[in-house]
Amino acid sequence: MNPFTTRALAAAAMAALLSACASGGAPAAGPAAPAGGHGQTAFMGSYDANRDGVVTRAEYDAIRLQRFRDADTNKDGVLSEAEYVAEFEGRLKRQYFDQGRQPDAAYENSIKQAKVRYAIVNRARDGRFTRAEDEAIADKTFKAADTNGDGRVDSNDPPRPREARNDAD
Ligand SMILES: [Ca+2]
Ligand SMILES: [Ca+2]
Ligand SMILES: [Ca+2]
Repeated sequence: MNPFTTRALAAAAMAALLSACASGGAPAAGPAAPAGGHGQTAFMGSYDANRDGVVTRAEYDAIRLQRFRDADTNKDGVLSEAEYVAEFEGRLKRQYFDQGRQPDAAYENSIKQAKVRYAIVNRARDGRFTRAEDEAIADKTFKAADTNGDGRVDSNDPPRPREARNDAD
C-alpha cells in the first residue's frame, strides 16, 4: 500500500469518527477551544468556562478535575497512558470538528506530544498518573499563566518568554 492510500484511509476513518462525534451532539456551553496550543489564548480557550475573559482558580481546578475523572474510564482513580492520550484526543477531535479541519500532520504531532507529556507528568514511570500528581502540575501551570500573580488569568497577565512556559499541559 502506498503512503497516499494509507493517508486517504486514515482521513476517511477520521471523517467517520468526526461525524460520529457530531451526531452525539457536543454541548454548546463551556470553553471555546478545549485542546492544544500554547500561550494565553489557548489557556483561555481551555479553561474560561463561562467565557468572561477571566480564568479563576476555581474554574481552572473544576475543569482539571472533570477532565481527570472523564479520562479515568476504568474508574481506578489513576490514568494510564492510554486513558490520558484518549482524553486528549477526544478534545482534539472536537476542536478539529468545530473548526471544520481535517486531521493533518499537526493532529498526529499533537497526539505524539500527548504521549510525551504523559511520560513527563507520570514522574514515577509507573503507568499510574495520580490525581495528586495532576494537582501538583495544575498548580504550577496556573501560576505560570498567572504572570502578574493576582490569582486570575486574564488579559492583564503579561506574556512570559517562551522558554519559561510550562509545557506540562
Ligand atoms: Ca471565567
Ligand atoms: Ca484509570
Ligand atoms: Ca493574573
